[in-house]
Amino acid sequence: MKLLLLLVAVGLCSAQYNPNTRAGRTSLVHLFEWRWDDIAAECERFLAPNGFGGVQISPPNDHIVLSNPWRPWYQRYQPISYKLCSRSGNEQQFRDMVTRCNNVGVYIYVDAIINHMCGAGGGAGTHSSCGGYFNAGSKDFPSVPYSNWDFNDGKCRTGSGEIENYGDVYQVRDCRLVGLLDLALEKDYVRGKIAEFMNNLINIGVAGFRLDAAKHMWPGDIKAITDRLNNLNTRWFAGGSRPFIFQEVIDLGGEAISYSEYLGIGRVTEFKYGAKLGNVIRKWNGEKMSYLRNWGEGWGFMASNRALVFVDNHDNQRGHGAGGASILTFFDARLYKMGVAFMLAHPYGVTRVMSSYRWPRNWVNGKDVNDWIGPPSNSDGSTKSVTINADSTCGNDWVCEHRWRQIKNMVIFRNVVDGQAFTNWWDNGSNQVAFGRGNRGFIVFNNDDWYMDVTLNTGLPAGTYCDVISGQKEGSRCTGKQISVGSTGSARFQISNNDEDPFVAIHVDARL
Ligand code: AAO
Repeated sequence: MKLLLLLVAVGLCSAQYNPNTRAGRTSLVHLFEWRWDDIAAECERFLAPNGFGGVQISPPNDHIVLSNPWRPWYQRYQPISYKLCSRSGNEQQFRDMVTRCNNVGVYIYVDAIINHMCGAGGGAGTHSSCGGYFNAGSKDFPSVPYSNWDFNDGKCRTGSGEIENYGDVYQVRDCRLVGLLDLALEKDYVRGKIAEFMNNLINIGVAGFRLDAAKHMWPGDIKAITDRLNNLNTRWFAGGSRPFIFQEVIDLGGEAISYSEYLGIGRVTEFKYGAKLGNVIRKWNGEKMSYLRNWGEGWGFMASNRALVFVDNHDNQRGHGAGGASILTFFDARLYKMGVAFMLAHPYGVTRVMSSYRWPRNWVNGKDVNDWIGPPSNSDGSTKSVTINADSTCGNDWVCEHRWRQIKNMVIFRNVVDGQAFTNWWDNGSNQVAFGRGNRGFIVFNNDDWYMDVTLNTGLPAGTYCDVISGQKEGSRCTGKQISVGSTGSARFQISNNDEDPFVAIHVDARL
């Protein structure tokens, strides 16, 4: 009996680290600013057939509507209430999306904004996505309801009421992050309102949450909220399944708050991952791909089974939140595909693929002055739908990185090699590297400025394989390069530094 209780307890705790994705599906995709109707369709027509595990969605709840600048994407990071009407759609559309995605085994992860409400300068009126009245000046949010005493201002000890110094843990947790009204999460009432919001989403059928701005909340307060969360809806999930939790904590080192304070609650975003990988792929600061031999914990990252990783996110692709020049994005497509492929081939962490919209990036003195621009929109401010072209790319300025053949096929690669060890590393001491995943898959990169012609041990069974980067297996034919693996497992790889994509990936499901 004691053992049983212990097992149940361990199960309850450890489950918050488990993304709850369907067996054989390993990656999430962030469909940034997509409408619920488009996500539902994408689950059915593309994500499920290609083995995606789930979708991180933009915040689904009532948010401020801003006019200066005009309808920026970040208005959704300024909650007005926990009603489910947002720029992406209304509650009925939200429920329809969750049901349709869940029914095809692609689960929904909500970006939960629970640290704060809108900016203190957000004014008064009904300029919210659900259209209800609020007054930021008097801290009155009747649709929750929250009022003056549900906020932290009394606790914050800076003159401005703002976080002025990230070296002071009290300021970071008790003061306003960029002017956003900071909720008093130690109050039972506030915790109750947030838990009610999250439990409503769980009951509708979501599988987990990204906790926005987790660094700005005391770990004990977050724990008090996550402890109140229901198990997942048994219409789609096994009884006793806990919601997946991953917390946005930016820790590049050198600040008073460490990611490690949050590991008891759930996974944490590993921001070093994209920043360092960008430097390596760009060959900046003397970095080389050969140094990736011990990528992961060997680079000072958190434990793999606690990390949520990504090459870029919605902030740092536009210079917000620890965005640096090294971050790879779709703007540098050739390097980006290499970075994403490396991430998806490597066993470290739970992986999240970014899917963006295009905007006219314009760097002026190290800042993108167009960093605020919202999703492709009609003149009335409504978000444009994601149209699909004949070649399966997206229209209306949706980039759809997740649909790029190289990225989509690497999502499949990760599923095929799931659970296999990191094996058969090879490098030339420079930027030509290769590694395998047990006897299931093998990947080779040439990021040097010269031709590569090597014979390597792949660990794969003998046969002819189709490279899933230059093409893919379609029926019994291969639309890309073919790689022949001999009886000893060795194969010859020839990759020109001028190839459209200077890397090759093969796996056992792409054997001809
Ligand atoms: C908007 C306006 C503001 C206005 C406000 C209220 O832009 O001018 O005052 O409304 O009216 C998003 C946007 C914000 C926007 C906000 C609300 O990015 O521009 O403000 O919505 O609409 C910190 C937090 C992190 C946060 C990040 C942006 O710790 O949680 O800032 N990310 C999340 C979301 C994000 C969202 C919010 C939070 C708010 O993903 O989309 O904001 O809901 C250091 C610290 C980090 C800190 C950054 C801030 O990073 O470590 O914790 O992130 O600074 O830039 C080097 C260092 C690195 C450092 C970095 C700075 O790399 O090594 O540690 O430099 O870039």
